Amino acid sequence: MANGASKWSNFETSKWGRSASDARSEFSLDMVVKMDEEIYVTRPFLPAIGELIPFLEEIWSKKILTNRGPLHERLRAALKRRWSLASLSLLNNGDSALYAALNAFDTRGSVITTPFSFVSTSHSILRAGLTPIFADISEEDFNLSPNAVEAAIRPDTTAILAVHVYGKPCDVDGLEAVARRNGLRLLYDAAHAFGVRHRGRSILQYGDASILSFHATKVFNTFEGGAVASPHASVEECVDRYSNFGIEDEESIPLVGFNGKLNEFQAAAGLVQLQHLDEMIARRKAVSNWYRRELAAFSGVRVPDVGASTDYNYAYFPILIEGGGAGARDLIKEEMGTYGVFPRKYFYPLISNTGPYRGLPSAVQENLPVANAVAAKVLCLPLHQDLSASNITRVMEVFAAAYCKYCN
Ligand code: T4K
Repeated sequence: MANGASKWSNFETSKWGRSASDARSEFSLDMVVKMDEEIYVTRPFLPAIGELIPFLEEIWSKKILTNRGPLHERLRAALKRRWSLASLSLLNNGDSALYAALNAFDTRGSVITTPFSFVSTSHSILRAGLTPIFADISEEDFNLSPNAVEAAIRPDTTAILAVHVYGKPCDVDGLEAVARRNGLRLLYDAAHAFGVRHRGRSILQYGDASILSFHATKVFNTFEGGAVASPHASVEECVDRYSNFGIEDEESIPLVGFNGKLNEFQAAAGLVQLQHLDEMIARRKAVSNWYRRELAAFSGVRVPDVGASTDYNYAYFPILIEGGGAGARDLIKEEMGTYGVFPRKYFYPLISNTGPYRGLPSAVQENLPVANAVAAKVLCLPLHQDLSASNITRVMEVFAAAYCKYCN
């Protein structure tokens, strides 16, 4: 790839602010020079290695590597304190956390869930021996619509598994009302929502329990990791036991659990990350605000909002490509990739359109019109704490040129 400044290197980003038609006439991919540095949808935050050393020395000296050692307990306590939680169990990943939560609440029969998520959400339902029922999402926040959930309830339904997709809160009041009226458990997949606060309290305070992911691609990472959080004190012991083979004590093993433990190295990574969290979120916010300002010039691009009552974590930057014909989103994504900028189609395909789920009655397109429409248009732009001003400018110039090519 040619290295060097593009024709846009002295480009004033304020030009995008003039009008969509001005922006269109100014861009063409011929004017964008390929560069060496690839820009991914995300990159993990890694602290300086030196910050980990004292924790590693502690592990080495105590020789406690796993089975809920001292660093595990320190991370658990720090997160509980931060979010004023009654229960928090740490797990080896978010997928295990979903599976443990469904089992800890002894859910049976069918579970209503969203098709607009990562496959792990529905896989955990199937793996727990339950039937997923898909309900449609709302156009505003792309989360489960409480009305659609209520309409989907069957006699054997015992729970709702909703997702705060991209970390943006669900209609928590609407879902709570549906759950109460129908005697259902309300579980949240909050894999994207680390650090989010809604109406002055942690998003993890809503529902019966929430699960988190600490995967490398998340706002907070322990390389791999996850958690089940709950405002109810009894949940912690139950999830802890379930994710430690079902062992109660040395001589009592009352249930069939699995090994879902987070180890001491992961806990150390988490303790160090936590010290940087606020700064990471602030940096993500600055990138998001920059994109938002520039994208205002593109009339065919919808940038979803986060409500004023939410302190957001800026986990993702989804946009909907509404200009152009069918397939414009895919063409833009492919074109951007050839210039070394890699946005992602989170979450396409819809889970309901993938192999294990296609045959379910609730998976038919007519049942999920909003989710199908959103999945066909969504594109997540690169968003992480290490994007520089020139990276952001680069993303915007490549996006603008591809948009002009396919959406004019
Ligand atoms: N529920 C929901 C709603 C979820 O979104 C997820 C996971 C889960 C449950 C399950 O949680 P975990 O069991 O994973 O803890 C990623 C992640 O693997 C997955 O954790 C995540 N959601 C999902 C939305 O995205 P991919 O296939 O997009 O990952 P990948 O490897 O293509 O990475 C994307 C980009 O990130 C790469 O292009 C470069 C960068 N990257 C990635 C990794 C793994 C790095 O720079 N370093 C890395 O180590 O799935």
